Amino acid sequence: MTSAAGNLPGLPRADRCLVMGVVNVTPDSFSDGGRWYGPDEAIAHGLELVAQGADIVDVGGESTRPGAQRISAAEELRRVGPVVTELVRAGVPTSIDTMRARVAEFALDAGVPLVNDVSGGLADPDMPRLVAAAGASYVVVHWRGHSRDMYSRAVYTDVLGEVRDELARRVDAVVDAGVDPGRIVLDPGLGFGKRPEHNWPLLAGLADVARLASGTFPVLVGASRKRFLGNLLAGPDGKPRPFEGSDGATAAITALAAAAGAWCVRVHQVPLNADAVRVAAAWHAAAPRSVTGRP
Ligand code: PMM
Repeated sequence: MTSAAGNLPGLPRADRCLVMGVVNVTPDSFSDGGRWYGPDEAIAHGLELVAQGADIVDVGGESTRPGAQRISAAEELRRVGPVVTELVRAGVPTSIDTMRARVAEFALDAGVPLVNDVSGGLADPDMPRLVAAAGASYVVVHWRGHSRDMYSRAVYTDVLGEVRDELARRVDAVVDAGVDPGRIVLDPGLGFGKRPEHNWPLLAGLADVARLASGTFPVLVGASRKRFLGNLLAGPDGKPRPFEGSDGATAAITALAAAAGAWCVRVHQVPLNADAVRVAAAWHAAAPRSVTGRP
């Protein structure tokens, strides 16, 4: 797995692991819901993330926290429309985090080059055809169902093998729908239908997530502020660490994921992670060939 595999049109060159900063235009997202809820705050936050070193800004209007109920497409569009339009106008490489073709279509028309679909095309069957017709890049995330009951599906005997097989089936389906395989990014979907103990083998096996029978794909990792980090860092009383307290752990995962060749990390807090990817790149560049396996 090399990050160079992921040079995608309209996005920065991937000569190191990229940093995707998150703008959740929601009142109820997992770690930052409500903070950037109005369009002006959300746009200002997106620009701030870029100033802090984000390579891409990911804009989403629907919370996917465990137990979340869905909102209407009209409400989702109302939330993200002005934010996407303004960030693209400002020249920010922007991705749209949506499971809905209608919302993705608006963003693609506005000039967004990347659709980040946490359902991997399963939630809205029109999505892969739309992405294909637009010639856009597509993040295919491993997903087993909507957030309201996602833990009922968190049953695995071999989590890495099952996630790879299910991602491979999604890749075949979206390529059949016309998506260019060279524009597909894979994501193991940390926390989506996965309990804390399922996320670690996926992180440790990132290179295997990238390598499918149909090719090797760039990989996006979304560990930032997720509950499994809070659980790892629980205090002596067993209480999970609050979200903001897991930014150091997120940066550690960023460094390890970048060293393992991840194409991009999706994070809420940019500065620490922008530093971490640069450390990993310098480390990689200085490593003897026998360690990196580079030709
Ligand atoms: N996680 C969330 C939202 N979007 N997109 C991708 N590609 N990968 C993820 O892991 C992911 C995502 C949920 O996180 P948040 O609501 O705390 O931002």
